[in-house]
Amino acid sequence: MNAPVKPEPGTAIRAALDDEARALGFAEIAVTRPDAIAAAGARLRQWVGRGRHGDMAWMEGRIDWRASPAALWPEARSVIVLAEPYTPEGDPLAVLGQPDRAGISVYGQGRDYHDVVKKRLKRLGRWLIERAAKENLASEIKVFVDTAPVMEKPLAEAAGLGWQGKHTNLVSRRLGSWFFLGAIFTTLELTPDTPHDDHCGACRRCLDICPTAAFTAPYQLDARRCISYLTIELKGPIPRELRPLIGNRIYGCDDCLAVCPWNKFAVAANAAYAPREGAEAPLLAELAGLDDAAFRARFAGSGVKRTGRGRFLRNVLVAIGNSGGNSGDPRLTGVAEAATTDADPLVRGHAVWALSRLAGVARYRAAMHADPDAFVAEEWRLGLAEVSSRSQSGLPPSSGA
Ligand code: B12
Ligand code: SF4
Ligand code: SF4
Repeated sequence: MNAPVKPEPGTAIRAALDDEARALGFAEIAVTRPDAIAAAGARLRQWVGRGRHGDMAWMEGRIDWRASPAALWPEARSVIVLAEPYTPEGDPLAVLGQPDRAGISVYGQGRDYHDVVKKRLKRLGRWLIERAAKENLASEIKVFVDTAPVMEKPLAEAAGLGWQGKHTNLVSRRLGSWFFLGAIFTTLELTPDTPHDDHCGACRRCLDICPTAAFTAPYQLDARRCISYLTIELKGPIPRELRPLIGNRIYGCDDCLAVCPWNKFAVAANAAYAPREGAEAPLLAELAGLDDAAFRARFAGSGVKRTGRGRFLRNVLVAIGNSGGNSGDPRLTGVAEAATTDADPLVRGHAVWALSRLAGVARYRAAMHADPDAFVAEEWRLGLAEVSSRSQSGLPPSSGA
């Protein structure tokens, strides 16, 4: 009789790892090899070469590491990818119909996922090292979530956690589109999983709903047009032609994720991502009144604080500029006017734009004053031209003057 085949240590650890990951609260876990994403690395170089990363200069730095996990850490033998769901309970797009309120994307409403996922990844990593030691295997790990030069989506796709949908994010038949990714690199040889098929088929809902036409083709995004980039990553002024398309989205955007039909399978969010008080549809007027201390206190522990008050208020003022129309709140004209004297030129410039959208020519002219900042002065000039041409053509401002 043949002796029973002893499983490889990596296989035994792999089974226990899956159980431990789920016990810690991860919804999915999958494993791949560090050399599994060569095609993604080549596409990243092309994407950056075309300038589609905008002013995210950190995407250019360490591009060799980003393109190849094997270059980032040559000793790594396996990449463990984990998914953590943040599925919203209600309709995340409902706020878009309330122009006096702000839309904060679902992932910005709860605790900062960088902190939450990283803590959990570290716990799983420590467990893995101890478990391997029991098999007399020495191991090292490194954990990554978002901020390191690692392409998490292609790695997750290679590991079979889902596929990169036409909106470029990872979609899963078991989780839909609402989940964060985290990765653990390890020197251990773990049994890898097999990649997932693409299940987008003929669907193009995510491409068609995008308010700024940010997709240059299915599976390809020009970040420079994406509202998530414009409201979170972009440091300077938001291009004037894109401001009207942003609506009342002040931090990120959920449109392309929210329409994905695979979300009908999405599972409940981890409790850490429950919306914080005041994060769901806050009033624009209230947010515009935040000074630096109030901004930091209100968004402590949330991803929103990463923009800083200046960029945040910039976004709020764009939303105020877009708040006109029949259901708009006429008091927001006064809010925009008051912000034209803010200490931060980024805020002042966008306040001028908002005022030019809401006020009539008389009120706009009365509010005008010299500004030492060239960008703000230019906004006053361009705004006057628009208010005047609207008045000459008999068009009313978007809301009360
Ligand atoms: C930079 C970045 C952004 C940028 C650029 C987004 C992007 N699509 O690249 C901006 C600021 C716009 C952004 C926005 C968002 N982000 Co972001 N972002 C990242 C980050 C840091 C790097 C992504 C990256 O490497 N981009 C570079 C490009 C080249 O990569 P790519 O999209 O994979 O490009 C592929 C396709 O273009 C495809 N491709 C190219 N040509 C072709 C041709 C064909 C025929 C095919 C089939 C494919 C194909 O191949 C490329 C390589 O895989 C990751 C974290 C990380 N470290 O990975 C988070 C990450 C991708 N973001 C995330 C989230 C949640 C968001 C938002 C939903 C947040 C929000 N609500 O506002 C939006 C979604 C916008 C969108 N539709 O992508 C999550 C996504 C989770 C998931 N389930 O996939 C990540 C993984 C963070 C995390 N740890 O959870 N993000
Ligand atoms: S997040 Fe919004 S703006 Fe960005 S690609 Fe998706 S739908 Fe378009
Ligand atoms: S909305 Fe449709 S095309 Fe877009 S990712 Fe989901 S299934 Fe794919």
